[in-house]
Order: sequence, then structure tokens, then C-alpha cells
Amino acid sequence: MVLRSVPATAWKIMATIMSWLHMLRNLALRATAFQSSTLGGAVARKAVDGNRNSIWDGGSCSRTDRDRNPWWRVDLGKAYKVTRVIITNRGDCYAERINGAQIRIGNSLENNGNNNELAEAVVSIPLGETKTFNFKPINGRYVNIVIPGRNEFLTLCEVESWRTQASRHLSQGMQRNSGGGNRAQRAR
Ligand SMILES: [Ca+2]
Repeated sequence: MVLRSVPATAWKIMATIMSWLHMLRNLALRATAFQSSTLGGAVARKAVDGNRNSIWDGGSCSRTDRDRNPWWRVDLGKAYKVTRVIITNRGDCYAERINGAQIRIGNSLENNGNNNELAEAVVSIPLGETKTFNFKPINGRYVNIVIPGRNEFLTLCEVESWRTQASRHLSQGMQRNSGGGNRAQRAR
């Protein structure tokens, strides 16, 4: 009787874990990416290759030419409720080029997607650092990074995109647990 009940229980646990893993997936990973122009072979997909290497010679950063309002866009394939974008800035020089960039998310390709809802503004990201931007869920298929209002090179060494509040709560829970305890449990 016990043996008969094990497979159903195991399947249920596996399905739950698979559901969590799906929510924890980086939606942008190896998705189709575009940018306003490409300089030096630094194509848009290098920002979604799963490699945060921020050193230019590592060959894992995208870069536009010095465009007016340069932009980069990833197509997630379908609309998700995106709640988090993680950006890795260039690490060997020119950290300030990212200053003033905007993260825009939505389903429109009007103005190359740069008119979609503003999720967050990037004030700055230190040299070679990876910065996480959390925001309220925004429904969208396209995630854009755009630098409005000036002529600039847009360099992105990695852009990651995540969905749902659940993934955030789960990952925060995992971080808390790995750090030695659950705050809620301690408060009780
Ligand atoms: Ca990369």
C-alpha cells in the first residue's frame, strides 16, 4: 500500500519542483535580441548568452554604435508578467555609459519597443557589477534597454529577465534559508 502511494506523491513533488524551476527560469536566456546598431561584432545576443563576463575581450558583451537614443531589445517569445531585470555592466572601462538608461517592458514594437512601460531607470551601475531591478509586474513580451536623450554607446554584458512575484519570494526564501534561518520563523 505504501509502495503504491509513493509514485503519486513523488510525482506531485516533482511537478511542484518543476513549476518552481520554471518560474525561476531566466526568460531572456538565449532569446532573440536586437539593437539599434552593432559595433565591432558585439551583436545583441551576447547580452543573453548566459555569461556575465564583463571584460570586453571576453567577447560576451553587446554594443551599439554611438547612436542617438541607442536601444537593445530581447523578445521573450510571449508575454510574461515580468518583475525583475538584472543587468551586468561593462567591467574594464566606460561604466558611466549606462547612466540614465531605462528598462521598458510591453507588447508594442512602436518606436522599436522603446515606448513601452517604464519599469525602472538605471541611475548607474559600477564598473563590471551586476545590478538587480525589482518592480511591480509588467505584462510584456519585449524587454528594452534604451538610453534616451543623448548620443551614446550602449554596452550590455548580460541582461536577465524574471517573472512573477512567486519567483521573487521563492528566491528570497532560498537566500534567507541558505543564510541560516527564516526571518518569519525566528519572529514567532
Ligand atoms: Ca554575456
